[in-house]
Amino acid sequence: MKRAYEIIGAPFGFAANKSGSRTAPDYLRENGLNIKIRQRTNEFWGSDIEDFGNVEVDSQINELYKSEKTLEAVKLYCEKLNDCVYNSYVRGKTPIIIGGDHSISVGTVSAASRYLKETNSKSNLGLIWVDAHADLNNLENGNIHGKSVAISLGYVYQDMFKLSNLTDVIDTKNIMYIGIRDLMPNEYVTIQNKNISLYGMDKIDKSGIREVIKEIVSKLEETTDGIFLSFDIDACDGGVYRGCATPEVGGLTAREAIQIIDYVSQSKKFMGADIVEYSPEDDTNGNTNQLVIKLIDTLVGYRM
Ligand code: 6HN
Ligand code: MN
Ligand code: MN
Ligand code: MN
Repeated sequence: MKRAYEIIGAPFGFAANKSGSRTAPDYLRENGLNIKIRQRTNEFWGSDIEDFGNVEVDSQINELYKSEKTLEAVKLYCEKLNDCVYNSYVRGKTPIIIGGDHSISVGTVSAASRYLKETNSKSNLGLIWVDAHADLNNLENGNIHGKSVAISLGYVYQDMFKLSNLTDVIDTKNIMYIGIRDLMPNEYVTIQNKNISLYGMDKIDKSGIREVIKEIVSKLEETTDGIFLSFDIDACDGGVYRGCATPEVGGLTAREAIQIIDYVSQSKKFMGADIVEYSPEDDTNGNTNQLVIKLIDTLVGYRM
């Protein structure tokens, strides 16, 4: 499908246990993701691609983090990112956001939801969350990148977020988890109680990734107005792809990851994606760098 993609860097890494993902957008631009080269071949592959640049972590956000107000830093950053991604939609683009840690999805998912609300008078966003983790922790303590979905649902930190447009932006019935294999007890309870769709690695083993992703996309195409993809690189096998804060063995192969992205991005309802948690400094063998480039190229339809 012909689209006008816009790459947006989100170099925010304060909400993880390690901050390596902060360097990912610039590192990728210099190591493999040469957008100028991709622009030169647009005519062959059919889609337009532009580099918006980064939504920077400004001095105010840095100060909040230094004075141990990480949650305030996440909120301020995600408000900035929400505006940027929302404006990308207004300009008719399909935004591809490169994190940063997974807390940045609080900004991206809310922006997709905000745009749907504006154009359809209601927001009925479908969210495909590819991750080893559910990021649904509703406890006040712990790393904030493990709570992005909980914040988007309004299940944690309501005092901080309730007046922003970052929370209460998605319905549990429109969330589809893929690749999950490391749940916290409270996350497991929420998934059970709310009956959230979960396609774990066991399901992928049994049915194959093609069946899984077909089923997910056809459900969301029927029941939602737009599909946003949030792809945490730790969904991929942590034994091979070490370049992230929390590698987990036993995850997706490169081909499985590519198939997910290829299939989702061809849906008429596809609204964009974020690719998060890539940490160049933890990528000791360079495998994760190559994988991330391949995933971004698959997203934008670049085939070289
Ligand atoms: N991520 N559930 C674990 C925690 O510490 O809360 C892991 C979270 C990982 C978050 O990878 O985006
Ligand atoms: Mn995650
Ligand atoms: Mn994860
Ligand atoms: Mn773990």
